[in-house]
Amino acid sequence: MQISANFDSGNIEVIDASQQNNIQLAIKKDNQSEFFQWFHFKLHNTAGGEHILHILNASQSAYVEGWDNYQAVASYDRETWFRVPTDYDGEKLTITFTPEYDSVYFAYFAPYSYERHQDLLHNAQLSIDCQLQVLGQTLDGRDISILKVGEAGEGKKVIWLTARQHPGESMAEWFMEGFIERLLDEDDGVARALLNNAVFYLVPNMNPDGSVRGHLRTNAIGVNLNREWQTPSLEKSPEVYLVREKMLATGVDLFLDIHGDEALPVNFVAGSEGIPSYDQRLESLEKQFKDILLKITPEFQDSKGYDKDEPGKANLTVASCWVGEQFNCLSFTIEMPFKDNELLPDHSFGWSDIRSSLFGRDVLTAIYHVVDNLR
Ligand code: GEM
Ligand code: ZN
Repeated sequence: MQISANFDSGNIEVIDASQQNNIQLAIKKDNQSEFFQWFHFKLHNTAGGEHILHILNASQSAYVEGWDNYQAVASYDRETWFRVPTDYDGEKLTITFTPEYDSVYFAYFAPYSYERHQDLLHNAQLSIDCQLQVLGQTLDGRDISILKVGEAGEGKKVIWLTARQHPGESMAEWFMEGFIERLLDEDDGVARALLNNAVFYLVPNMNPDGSVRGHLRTNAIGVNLNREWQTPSLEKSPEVYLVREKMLATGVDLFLDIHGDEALPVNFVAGSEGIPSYDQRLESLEKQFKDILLKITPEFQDSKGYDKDEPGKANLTVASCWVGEQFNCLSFTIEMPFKDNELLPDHSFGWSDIRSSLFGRDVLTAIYHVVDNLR
């Protein structure tokens, strides 16, 4: 039996794999960081039968509450990722599984590969409405790519989406795949009407280095990009620095920053109620957006979420807070679960790549319903 993680977004350390009913593993920390929780590895099984895999350092991971009622995902073909029996005893996370085929992958959530990221960008550029722009390079030398969809113009709103600042939150890029596919669909009336009223700047992956490295939360040098928005630098956070410069050039009328949440088994948003400029206009816009999204899909809810920021106490190093304040615009962090949507549980797949993509399509409809009110 062999276990490996030497591939795109791979992360596992093998402590002892000599006994298939007591395989001892550990998740590696992000480079130059204390954060870890993302795992993705392959088991090549030789003898068949039940395998018991223990992730021994689960209790020191970034968000231990993420392991409660959590089920790992597995795949034979790297396309379909299904949930497998998983238990957390407060110390180690244990996966118990009997493979049906020779080789099986395990991961924290359905991975979104760098190759698929390149396919997403280069398929999108084929659309007459879409420009693929490269703002610069990351610290590992990868492109910082954005898609401009539609044309700016008098009276047109400027809408920005960023995703996967936290690379282990791969559901964020699945969300963007669904969002982009619908926005570029020439037969889709919502998309076509939106492009008459708005231009979109989309960053499907803010952190390609961290994604490929198998990080949970940081870039190549252990920097949490979602704490860099007030004073980014080319030396530490070129991903944020270059996207933020582009935002300052284009302006922003609506911003959505797409994330995943380890603990809460729901989809939710975090708003900008704590920014200094928060007022009745922004409060009303936030309510409009949430009310319409509640009507569009039962996959969204607004009862559970992060604690609200006190007035004026928002952390302006966080993307949605800094952008909301800088541009006095509607600005949300959108969170999807690593576990499942407890309101519509799927015991075979949990929250998934497909549901993330469909949620991205639904958010486009919500934007359609608020776009005229953004200013
Ligand atoms: C969170 S977002 C932080 C809270 N945001 C707002 N607007 N109150 C983070 O970066 O800690 C997103 C995440 O980690 O997924
Ligand atoms: Zn995040």
